[in-house]
Amino acid sequence: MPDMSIPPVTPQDFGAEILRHLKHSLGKDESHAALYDWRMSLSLALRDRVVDPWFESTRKTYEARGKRVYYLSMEFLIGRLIEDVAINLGMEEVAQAALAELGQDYAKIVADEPDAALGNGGLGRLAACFMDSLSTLGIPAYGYGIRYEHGLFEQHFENGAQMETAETWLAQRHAWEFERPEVSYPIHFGGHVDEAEGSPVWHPEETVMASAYDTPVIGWQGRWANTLRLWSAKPITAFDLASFNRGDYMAASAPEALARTISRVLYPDDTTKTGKELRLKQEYFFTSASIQDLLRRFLSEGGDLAELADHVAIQLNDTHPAIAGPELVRLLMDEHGLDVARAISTARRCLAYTNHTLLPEALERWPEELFQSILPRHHRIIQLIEAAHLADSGSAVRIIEHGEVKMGELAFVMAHKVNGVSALHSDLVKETVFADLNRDYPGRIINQTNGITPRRWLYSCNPPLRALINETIGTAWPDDLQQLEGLSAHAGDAAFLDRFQAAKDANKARLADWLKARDGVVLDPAAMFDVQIKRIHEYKRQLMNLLETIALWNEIRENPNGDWTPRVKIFGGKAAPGYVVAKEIIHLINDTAKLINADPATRDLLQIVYPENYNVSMAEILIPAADLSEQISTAGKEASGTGNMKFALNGAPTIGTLDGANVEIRECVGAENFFLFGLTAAEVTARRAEPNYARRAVEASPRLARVLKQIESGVFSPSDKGRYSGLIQGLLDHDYFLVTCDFDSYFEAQRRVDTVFADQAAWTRMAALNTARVGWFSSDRTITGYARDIWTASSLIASRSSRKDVA
Ligand code: F58
Repeated sequence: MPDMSIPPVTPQDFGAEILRHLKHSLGKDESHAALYDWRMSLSLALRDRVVDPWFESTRKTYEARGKRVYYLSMEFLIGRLIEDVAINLGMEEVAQAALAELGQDYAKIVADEPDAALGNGGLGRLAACFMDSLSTLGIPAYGYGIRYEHGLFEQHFENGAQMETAETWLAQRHAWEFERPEVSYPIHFGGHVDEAEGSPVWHPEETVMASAYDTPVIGWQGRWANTLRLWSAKPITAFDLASFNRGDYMAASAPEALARTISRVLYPDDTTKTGKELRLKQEYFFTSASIQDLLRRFLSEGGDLAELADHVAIQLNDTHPAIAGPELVRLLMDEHGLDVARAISTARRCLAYTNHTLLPEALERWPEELFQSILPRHHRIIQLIEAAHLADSGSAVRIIEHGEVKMGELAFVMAHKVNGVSALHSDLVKETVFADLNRDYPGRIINQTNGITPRRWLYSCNPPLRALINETIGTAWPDDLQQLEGLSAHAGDAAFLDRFQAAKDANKARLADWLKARDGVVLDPAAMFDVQIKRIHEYKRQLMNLLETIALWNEIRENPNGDWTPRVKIFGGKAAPGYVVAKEIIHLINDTAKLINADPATRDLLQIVYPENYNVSMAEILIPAADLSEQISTAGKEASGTGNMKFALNGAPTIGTLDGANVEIRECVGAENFFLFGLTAAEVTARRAEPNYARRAVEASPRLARVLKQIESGVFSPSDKGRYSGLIQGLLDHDYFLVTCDFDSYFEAQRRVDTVFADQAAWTRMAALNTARVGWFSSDRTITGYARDIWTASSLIASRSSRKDVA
């Protein structure tokens, strides 16, 4: 149903809007316009059409005087926006036709847009999917984050090793944002706290300004638009004229350089703890600006602070914004005169915290000394929060302990709800990291299984499958994804399955063309595309995938006339620059690819492909083209996964462990449509307690022992034979992620995959049932759960069923 708020437009009229921007916004004549000019003009013409629904949503929000959701996240991994906006506005065809009439290629323009890569991986991409769903559902919401000047680094391979260079998405103008120089807040750091008339006063040493940039986020069919507000750091005084006049140009721009450092670069480091001080400043910078901004909005509407929690729900995306608790308490006490108990209880009723990891190294802790030197007032407030928590709950869990400020505990204590991101993960959160706090605050921990937006991750990225679904079950599924279940009835229909397979083949051909054009790599589209794309991490076990690849290579060589299923193993992902082992794994994948891809005996049966610089846009090409989805983490380590959902939705069955949301995906698609292997989370824990478990596993598996020996002896690194001896010894000595123990089970599961894949009809049926049965993993369902169980926030647009009545 087209929405009333978007006036229909013809290609001719839209073309005129594009030309108007070309002339008046870009100052270019058609005859001289470059690709960039066309892209900007198209983006601005689309953005124009978002503005009215955006204003309308804001007007309704003010009128309703209801609750606003504030989603605080260090990361929003957005990707490109042209296609996203065009699709949500129902203007994809109009835009294509308008540009065609102007002699321009829409696809080429779309592909010219740089990815907004303001995130590392799943956590950041989840935030972007949530923004899409909040708008689609018509829940008044703001996303708050940092407008990093440089997004996630660009990855290049030099002789197979990862190299990083700075990403420069803002080198060109960013079409989608509105700068708000009038919206800015001072953010203070350092100094000391003293008492004045019995009240503590913070005398900061350093102040920067947080300045707002707004991007409207339009929902499905343009029915609603929320705001993503990103903060950029600016100096309080732009320029030191006295220094300049003395000829000291460096000193003159020092204040600006210092301030800008804070929003300069996204932290790529998800393991080591470097740049601690700057990271803490970034966290406080965007959190304080966001809390000041939401309080200003609330008070400007005449709100009474006693009712703050009826109007404000603040969701903390991991512990990165956990300073929100003490910051809100500080503002309520120091600026608005609430007593400590009321300030804490008011803040807690507003705040909730999402946990995304059980890995101890990823749960933030700050050295107390550092924390106190940067945030002296907050240090005191945390002591007050801790005292209240210990007294009120009888808990023995401290927030500040052994000279560290523990942000997980802080976030937990200051939240009225804490959630994990899959059923298994939430159980483990209760049993492990927060076992004591769970006992002290029963019922506080709940689950909200992650989801993905079907607009980007099916409708937009998979046009052939979109068309088939529309023809088969109608067009109401993009905001009601469980309708996909209607496809199940066609799983026995050979004509439907042929078309399903044809859609997959078209996507595989698109990937092959793209890779050929980009990297000169030639793929066999008839081979199975077996894909593992995600951050490179030991627990995600890209290494196990590679070991299996080498074992398969050995066996093909030994039996070249065997009944082998041709495969292309596709890897994609970046390693944190300081994560040495992850970088070794990347190097080994590339070294192995070089040798295996050149082997004439196996070349037609096995190929390894690792395109550099994996990002959201690459995922949009790889996922629809995948035959098999690799979700092979050590059970108990992947909090949820969201890539797993994207693959299943696009008709790629999973080979995977019982980890994260794999468990729930398997329940939905049926055990017979999922290739399960490996130890369970409980078995992993038990196995780790056994002596020498890795060496014993290797001794029991001649196949694995042989592969490890090959790598260790330099078969894949002939110019530097010892290159991987440390990696392999590490596996034998302390294989914490149980690559060795799960290897045989994984190898065997891959052979089951081969067998089913060889039966084309059986495979396609399995793929189609995956698509049909994963509608529950829409982020619309996830956000509906948060709104119901955590935020008590409502939609301000008519529900889907009542909209139908209207139609
Ligand atoms: C991911 N975490 C989880 N962290 O690993 C994944 O299972 C889950 O599906 C996803 O969150 C969404 O819930 C994740 O992506 C990061 O990238 C952090 C970035 C900042 C430093 C610590 C890791």
